Parts: sequence; C-alpha cells; structure tokens
Amino acid sequence: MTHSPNTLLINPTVTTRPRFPLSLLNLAAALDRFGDSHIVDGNIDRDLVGATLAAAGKRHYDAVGIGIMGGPQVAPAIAVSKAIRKQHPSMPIIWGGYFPTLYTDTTLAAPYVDYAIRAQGEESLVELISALGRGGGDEALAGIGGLSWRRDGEIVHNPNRKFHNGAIAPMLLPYGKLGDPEKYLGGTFLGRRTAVHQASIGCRFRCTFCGVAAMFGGATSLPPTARLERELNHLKHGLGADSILFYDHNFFDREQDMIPLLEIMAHFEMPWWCYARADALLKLSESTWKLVRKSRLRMAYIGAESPSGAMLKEIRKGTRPEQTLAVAELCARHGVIPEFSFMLAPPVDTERETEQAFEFIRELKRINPASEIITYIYTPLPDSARHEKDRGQRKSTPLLDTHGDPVVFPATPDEWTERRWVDYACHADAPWLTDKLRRRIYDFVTVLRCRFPTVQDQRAPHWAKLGMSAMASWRYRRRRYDHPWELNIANRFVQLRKPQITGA
Ligand code: B12
Repeated sequence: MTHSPNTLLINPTVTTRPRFPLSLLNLAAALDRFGDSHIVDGNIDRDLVGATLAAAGKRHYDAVGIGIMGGPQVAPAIAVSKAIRKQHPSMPIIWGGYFPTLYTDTTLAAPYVDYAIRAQGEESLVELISALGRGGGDEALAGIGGLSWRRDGEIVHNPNRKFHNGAIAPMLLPYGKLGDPEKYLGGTFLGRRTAVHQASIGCRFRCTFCGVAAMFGGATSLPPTARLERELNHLKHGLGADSILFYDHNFFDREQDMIPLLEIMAHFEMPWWCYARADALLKLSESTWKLVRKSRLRMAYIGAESPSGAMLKEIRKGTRPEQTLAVAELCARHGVIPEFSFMLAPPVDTERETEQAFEFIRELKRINPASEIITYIYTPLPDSARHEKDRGQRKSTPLLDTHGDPVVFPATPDEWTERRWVDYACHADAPWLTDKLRRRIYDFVTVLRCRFPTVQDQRAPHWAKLGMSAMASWRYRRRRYDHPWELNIANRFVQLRKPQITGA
C-alpha cells in the first residue's frame, strides 16, 4: 500500500431503535489494521446524507463502503450514494451486505455503485481498498475473492471467497468508534440497557427462503470462547449493558460445542434472546437445559414457518411440525418463551395453507400460551439470489401474480424501493396475495395480538393489554376473525406493538 487508506463506512437508516452496527464494527476493525475508517450510522444521524457529506468534507476518504439489507434500507442507501457521487465524483462507492450479495447484478445496474462485495466483507474490503490505492488496475481487481465489478462496462463476478471462521475478528469490537455507547443501549423486555452481540457466524442449514443460506451456503463456525468472554465482560462491566440480543444466525448448534459458551453466559447472567431451531432445542440434555436456565435465556426465536410437513420439506427447513409443537411444551417447562415465526400465504395452495397455519398457531397457544407468534408472508428468494451451490437445482413452480402473470423481480436498486418490493423484502406482502386473503390475514393477526399482547410491548400499560385481551377473547374463541372493527378502534388508542416490524 502506498499510503495509509481511509475509508468511510455507512449504515443507512432503517430503525428508530439503534443497536450496535456489528457489520460495520467488524469491517472497521479489519480496515483499521492497515489504515483508518470512520462510521456514519443513519440510525443515529437521522439526516444520513447531511451527516455523510459533512464527514466526507472534513477529510479525504479513499472510498466509501455502504452496508445494505433488502427492504427499507435500499432507499437511503441510494440517496446517500447519489449524494456522494455528485459531491465527490471520484470517490469509489462500494456496496456490501445482504442486498448486494443476493442481488449483485441488480446492484451493479446502478450507475452510483462501483463495486459490490458479496458475503463476508472483512478480507475483500481490505483487499479492494488496497488495490484501489495502487491504482485499481484490472489485474489487481480480478484477484479479489467475493468482488463483483465492471470491466469495460461488463459486469464481472470474481469467484466466491472461502468462508472465514471469524478468526480475524478482533477480541473486542471497536465500540469507541461509535461515539457515545449510551445511544445503542436501549431498553427492551429483557432489560433497561440491552446490547447486541453475534457469537457464531453462519448457519449449517440451507433453507431455500433464507438470506443467510444465500450468504453462507451452509458454512458455520463458532468463535473462540475467550472472545465471547471478553465481549460480554466489556458489554456488562465496561458499558453497563444488562441484557443481550444474540444475533447469531442460529445460536444452538451442536450441543457439545455450545456448552462452553453457555458456561460463560451462565457466569454473566444477563437475560438474553437468540435465534434457535426446534430440533436443536429438543436434543439438548437436562444438564444443558440447566445451564440454559442459569444463563437466563428469556426468549428463543424459532422458525416454525409452516404447519405442513410437505411444505417444510419443500423449503428444506429440516424440521417437522410435531417438533414445533414439542418445543413449545419443552420451552414452557424450562421457563423460556418461544417466539415462533410463520410464513403465511405461500404461492401454492395459498388459502388452505394459511387457514391451516391459523389452526396450528391456536394449537401452539393451547400448548404454551406464552408462545409469541410472528407472522410473515412467504416471499421466496428469486433463484438468482440463492447461493451458487443452490442455484438452478430445484424445480419450483413459477411465481405468478393474482392475474396469472409471471412475477418479474426488480432489475435495479431503484425498483426495489417501490412499496410493493419493499413489502416483498420485508415478507409483508406478495404479488399472489388477493385482497380478500390479505384482509383475512390482517384480521386474524389483529385478533391474535389483541388476545395475546406480546411481552415485548413495553409501551402499552398493563391494564390496556388486559382490556384488549378481554375484548378480543370471544372472537378468538369462536374464530370470528373477520372485520374486528372494535379492536381496530381500540388499537388506535393503545397501539399494541407488532414484533415483526422492529425485531426483538
Ligand atoms: C440487526 C438486524 C436488523 C436490524 C437493523 C440492522 C442495521 N443495519 O442497523 C433491524 C432489526 C432494524 C432489522 C430489520 C430488518 N431486517 Co434484518 N437483520 C439483522 C440481523 C439480526 C443481524 C445483522 C448483523 O448485524 N449481523 C452481524 C454482522 C457482523 O454481519 P452482517 O451484517 O451480515 O455483515 C457482514 C456481511 O454482510 C458483509 N457486509 C455487511 N455490510 C457491509 C458493507 C460493506 C461495505 C461490505 C464490503 C460488506 C458488508 O460483511 C459483514 C462482515 O462479514 C440479521 C440476521 C443475522 N443474524 O445476520 C437480519 C437480516 C440481515 N435482516 C433481514 C431482513 C430481511 C430484515 C427486514 C428488511 C425484513 C424483516 N422482516 O426482517 C427488516 C426491516 C423491517 C422493517 N419493516 O423495517 C434479513 C436479510 C436477508 C434478505 N433476504 O435480504 C436477515 C439476514 C434476517 C433473515 N434471516 O432473514 N434487521
């Protein structure tokens, strides 16, 4: 490298409840070993464009890296990219994260994106910044794994980079780069100062609908236990966090590997939440459950997805409906709240599947009334978005909209910002959903969440939740979900929270 490069890293605005931007912290740690970096977090600096231009005006940056997942983050990512292009036309613009990984050609169809880095970014970004510092010749660019770029106007996809197991992750993330950590320690149902952390990387499973499978292709790895200990120690004693959301793609994997991590967590005793699978939890021994209780796991997010064994097979979930029911009971016994997510309205057998899911949800609630339910619309990834191992492998029925026309996915990032595509990316709506079924789902969810308000709702007073629950109980009991007008009116005053909008 000819000089010490300086990179601007951006997290486009997506939520009003900021959490540590773990992706950018990991990237910054990698970049800072060879140069310097500065983070602009749009979840904190709500005027993302203004804050970015102010930062870019203060000192020279060799490039800007923007981290984007599909959905509401695409529009601010475009706005900030266009503003940089206008103000600093020679600054290379690099997109990374889930959106450019899944939709690489679409990303590079935009004139305001120069480079797309697919999957894990630490090594590729450092190599790209270094190559750009040396003039960014074609030969240097062609050797960077996981990079997609343009050669003479043609898009080139370099081979995938090998999965790296996190060994290059620092023992402590550079939280200091974010300024005041207080802004990131908001209250949740877990505690007054909830932090986030990701211990392991990747997921062994390759469910056809999941962005994580598309990113990692079934690779996974655990961190050294010393790293987890160091991070938790810093989060608890250094920053004063009292609870943790674990963002691991799938926290409970092989039991033997989990025990040392759980022992550390049992030592810190900070209430926690994580993503888990029914089959893995069902396999845990009594002694491990004892550790889980001691570590204070409060809630596990479990992808139930569907009440149908055939559908679970089709999407390669690897679990069965009876395992979902069994884990609801098991969690009740161990004092852990299971948070089940469902994918309603699949493109085939749409109505019947949805009605069956409603009945299955009722069964879960009967087995364990504390179960939390999150309902999404099943919006499969386009084949081209899957991991290269999984592309073109399964003959799935073509997706058709309500008029019977084939669904055509967006070809540019700008198109992805249209309301219908943001909803698609958020699993909130699909082109094959009729108005009638959309209404039916909305009404069911209204009755369900009034009857069983989520414990994650800290805003609505207890009395209001009790009132709503009483009001909704006859509808729920008699399955009279349609047109719950009285609940809609009451909701306008109480505004019960929907967990799927904000995440845990
Ligand atoms: C935190 C989080 C959020 C936060 C916001 C985070 C933020 N940017 O501020 C919140 C809660 C707001 C959120 C919302 C949503 N999320 Co989200 N979220 C996550 C979560 C749990 C963790 C992400 C994370 O920090 N990982 C840790 C870091 C270290 O990894 P990473 O982000 O993958 O970063 C690496 C690479 O991606 C890459 N990289 C990332 N950024 C950049 C930038 C550059 C320049 C480069 C080179 C590389 C690079 O390098 C990094 C290091 O290796 C993931 C699941 C997961 N466990 O990863 C889902 C996930 C990213 N979310 C997802 C989605 C779809 C959403 C939603 C859009 C929809 C939904 N229903 O969930 C919503 C939006 C809802 C709404 N209506 O507003 C999907 C994306 C998959 C896809 N199909 O596109 C994921 C994978 C969950 C899933 N399994 O489906 N989310």
